[in-house]
Amino acid sequence: QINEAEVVLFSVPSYACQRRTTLDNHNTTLTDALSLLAENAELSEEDGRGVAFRRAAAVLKALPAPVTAMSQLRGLPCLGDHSLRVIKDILENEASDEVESTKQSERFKALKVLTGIFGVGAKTADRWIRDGIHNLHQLRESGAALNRAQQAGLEHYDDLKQQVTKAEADAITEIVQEAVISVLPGAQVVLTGGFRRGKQTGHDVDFLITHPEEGREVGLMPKIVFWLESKGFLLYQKTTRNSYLEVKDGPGRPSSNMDRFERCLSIFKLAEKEERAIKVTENTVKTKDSVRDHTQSETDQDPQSHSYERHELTNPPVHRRWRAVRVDLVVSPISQFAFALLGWTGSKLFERELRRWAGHVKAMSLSSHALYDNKQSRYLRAASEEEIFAHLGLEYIPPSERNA
Ligand code: 8DG
Ligand code: MN
Ligand code: MN
Repeated sequence: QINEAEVVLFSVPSYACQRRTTLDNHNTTLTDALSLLAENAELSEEDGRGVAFRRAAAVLKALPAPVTAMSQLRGLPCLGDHSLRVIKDILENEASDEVESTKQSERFKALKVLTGIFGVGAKTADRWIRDGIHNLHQLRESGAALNRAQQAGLEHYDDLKQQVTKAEADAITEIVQEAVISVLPGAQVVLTGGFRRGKQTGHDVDFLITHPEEGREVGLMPKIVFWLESKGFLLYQKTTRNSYLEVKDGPGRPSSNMDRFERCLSIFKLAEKEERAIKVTENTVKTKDSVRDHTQSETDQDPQSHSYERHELTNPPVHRRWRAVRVDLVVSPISQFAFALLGWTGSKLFERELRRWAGHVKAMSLSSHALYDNKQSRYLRAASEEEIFAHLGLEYIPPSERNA
């Protein structure tokens, strides 16, 4: 019998956009398990199930303390039978059989590896798996037709699989800033995505670009791309108009300047930082000196690493001096900037919940371009994220608390 007075009861509002979700997650074991099931559902193109697991994980991310007993979860939103069963298994047995068997399953492993290639989605991966392709080696041998994105993705697979650090994001920010200022003085660059939410690592670096004078951003993306390309910063890029444009009518249709909304999915060639290269040399010198001082240890040294160090002193380092990093660039006219900023800051679930709140609770349509009030039949203008939250009748949630 649990003493009710000693059990911490949690209370959480229904929509993730009503909650303050920091990166400080007290239930990582549970949220990792639910996120894995969400990922598996998404990779199996069962989006409904995927969202259900994402919502359940997001509720646990918002809790102020670790869950220790099922009774604490009473009355919490978004926890369906399936998610509750997984949570119960983990609380009672330290692991969920379903999660463990999913992790081990050949299909899940193959889907993860193949969709881990930039440009490869769940549909393509599924088709390849049905053709007997389960890994990169089999893909390379298969002669499967790859588009330009997938070729680049396969070529830079190891680099792109590695998380981008904040320091690398900052280095790329400097490059993008220089590119933008060079082709359009006065234009502004904002880091969005996970790094704006305060994450220390990410799978890519996201930027939103605008100019304070409406219209000056027209034609900006091709100029930025040309500048970056001419300086050798791009390993791959594909610039597209936002697909939102293709919606010719409907209530979400914004004003005519929509066709200026462009984005560029790219792979940057990021040079190793100068300081880091110098440090490597200093360390090498030190190692060499200490080796000379203690002749005894010279024989203990791995001869190969020793000769490698010696080689590095006289010649340029033999290791590669750059790495590939995924970068997303988006250009927005200033009139839509607040919506674009809110839409590209994430998290993905936070965004989804904002749109669900807008539609279901406020009878409004929210996109990265605009907010439409279905009852008043008009667009609601906003110059800041704060104004958008106010239009939606929500308390303002800063980026660092949108980590749902
Ligand atoms: P990570 O890279 O650190 O792993 O996480 P993230 O920065 O949160 O994820 P992301 O995949 O880079 O996405 C960042 C935001 O961009 C996210 O809120 C969703 C948004 N976003 C896309 N694609 C599109 C799109 O096609 N249209 C719009 N409007 N937003 C998009 O990723
Ligand atoms: Mn990102
Ligand atoms: Mn991105």
